[in-house]
Amino acid sequence: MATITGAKVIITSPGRNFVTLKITTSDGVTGLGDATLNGRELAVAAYLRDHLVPLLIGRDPDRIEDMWQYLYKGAYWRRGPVTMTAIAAVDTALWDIKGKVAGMPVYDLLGGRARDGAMVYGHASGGSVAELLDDVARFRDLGYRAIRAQAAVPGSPGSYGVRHGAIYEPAATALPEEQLWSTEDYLDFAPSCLGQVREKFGFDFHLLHDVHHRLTPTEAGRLGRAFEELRLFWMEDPTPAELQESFRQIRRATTTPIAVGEVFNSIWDCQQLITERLIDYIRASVVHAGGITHLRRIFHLAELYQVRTGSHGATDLSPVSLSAAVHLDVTVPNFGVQEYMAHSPLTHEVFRTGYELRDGALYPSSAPGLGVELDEEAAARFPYEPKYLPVGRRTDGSVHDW
Ligand code: GCO
Ligand code: MG
Repeated sequence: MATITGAKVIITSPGRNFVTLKITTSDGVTGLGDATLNGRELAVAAYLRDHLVPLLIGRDPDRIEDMWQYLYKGAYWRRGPVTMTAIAAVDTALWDIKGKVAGMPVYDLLGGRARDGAMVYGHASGGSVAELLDDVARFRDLGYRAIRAQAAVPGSPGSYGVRHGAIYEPAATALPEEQLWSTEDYLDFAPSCLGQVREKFGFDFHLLHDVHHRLTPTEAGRLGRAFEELRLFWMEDPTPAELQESFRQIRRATTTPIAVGEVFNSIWDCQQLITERLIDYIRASVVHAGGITHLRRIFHLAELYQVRTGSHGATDLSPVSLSAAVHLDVTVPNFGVQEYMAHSPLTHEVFRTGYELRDGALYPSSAPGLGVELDEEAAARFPYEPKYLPVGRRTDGSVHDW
């Protein structure tokens, strides 16, 4: 029997921070798992180093489900982003190892492909509607079939999702930036902004929009109704999802499809949303929802209720995560869409990936395992840099959901 002989936590910042776990077995096989939690990276790194690595050494890398149960139930303190991201890193690395040992890509371990590639959505944005329209045109020219559209709300410098420069990185400052937000201005602006996108480009592509947890259920219902004639693919995170009941009210108000779950860590966070069909898309990810083993469980539950998948895939999820996501996406029957923000060339100096973007879809590598390599020498050239996500404030100065 092979055993786990090493587990190393690699922190690197090639353009942005990433935490990666590299597990090595007595047969000399290595596997990678993403452990990046944007703005709280070092908490997961410490959890891994101080509490999980000592438990891994000497264990059987083949027993993935048992390892998951051991780390989850064995902690006694369940769930939470730090714990679940750390467990995800171990789980993902073990799937990578199992694939390499079997000589199979992870999608074959998961039962084989239900489709060749996973349709992705790209992020079009602009400081004004005119800039957004140019950006939508760019994504259409690149062959994207699904496009998320966000624009700066006039008078609200804290609008979510607007790119400054080549890549959107909201965790940009060494201490949190405080951004001003006006719900009233946003609600007046968003329907006409997305309306102009449909007016210019028509309906032959999927249009998505992220509200980023900023509304009440009443406001979200009103916005969803205003979006109905624009036939969105989804309206994402209309309200903070801690209160799962609020989605009942949104549902009663509108038929605009709802997506939620990028901040979820476990199946318990989405159980009510899925089983009551209060959402249409579940956005949980490999890295923040307990790895391939647990996300697959969430996706299977969702399938029973005709809820489709739409995993989070911002650049703070590393190429290891993205690769794992694409392997899982191509296997599940209820796949919807995969978020994709291309990583920077600097990030790819550290992470060598095998997935390919063609015609608006990502195709997984057929190499054994996940098909991602981490160049440790390159990683060492980019030390950790403290970076925080912004904090939102209403125009009266009080804190709002960012
Ligand atoms: C998305 C997300 C991200 C998050 C980011 C936080 O839909 O892609 O909302 O942009 O804000 O991942 O770290
Ligand atoms: Mg989002």
